[in-house]
Amino acid sequence: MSKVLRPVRLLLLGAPGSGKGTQTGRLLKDFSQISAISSGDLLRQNIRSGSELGKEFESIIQSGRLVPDDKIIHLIKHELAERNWLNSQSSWLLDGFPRTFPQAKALDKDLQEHDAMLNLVVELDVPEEVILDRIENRYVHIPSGRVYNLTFNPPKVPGKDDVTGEPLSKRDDDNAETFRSRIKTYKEQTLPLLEHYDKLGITRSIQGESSDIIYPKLKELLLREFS
Ligand code: G5P
Ligand code: MG
Repeated sequence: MSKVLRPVRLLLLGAPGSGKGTQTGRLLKDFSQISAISSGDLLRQNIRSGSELGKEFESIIQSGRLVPDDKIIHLIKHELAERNWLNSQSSWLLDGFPRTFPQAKALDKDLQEHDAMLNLVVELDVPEEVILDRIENRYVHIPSGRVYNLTFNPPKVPGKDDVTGEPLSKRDDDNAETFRSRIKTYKEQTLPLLEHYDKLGITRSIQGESSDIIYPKLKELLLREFS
């Protein structure tokens, strides 16, 4: 188990399939002080619950577009408050939010008001041809957000989550066509956020063709910056 001495408020940015969920899982195992919110997991949990909001999200996510800013901002704000993260002492990471300028501005404002501005933004920079391959082999455990890949990190028992033994699912948006659209959305709307956070001097980019190459660099970065 590793330890940081200063609070970590980290945003993980990266193309679909670049390994945000995978890196998050590893960080949570290594750093017990850090918690995480994944906007995609939150949306999938909403869909699974059958809520009205979930029904609205389903077709948008399937098409590879982004859900409306006001809806996701509301969801995440609620989650941040519920988890009591809006203070200068909590350590946490965000996977998948913000993804647009309006989302970034809303988050920055909320955090600044509580003296809890992001203090690190990491871009996972993985070549596009490498990630295309990963998506069709992905299985997820929706309640926890744990991700598997039939070749890279298969579940111990086929089709079952390692921790709970519950069934795994395929994501509706994990097909070649939707994936292309998600990549396009990422490049157009999310990648420019790097420049926004770069002005604050808090962005870092970690390159690698595999999560096993990226993770040690990410861990070392956290230990260096926050210990
Ligand atoms: P999500 O759920 O945030 P994406 O598209 O941003 O979805 P995704 O697909 O979840 O990102 P990831 O988390 O970056 O990818 O990657 P991952 O799951 O860890 O890894 C991908 C696969 O590769 C897994 O099977 C993993 O096991 C495997 N893998 C990992 N590393 C390696 C490796 O080194 N080698 C190999 N061979 N395999 C590996 O968002 C979904 C949708 O929700 C909406 C949007 O519609 C979005 O499209 N949404 C939002 N809308 C508006 N605003 C927001 N803020 C939104 N957030 C979500
Ligand atoms: Mg993910």
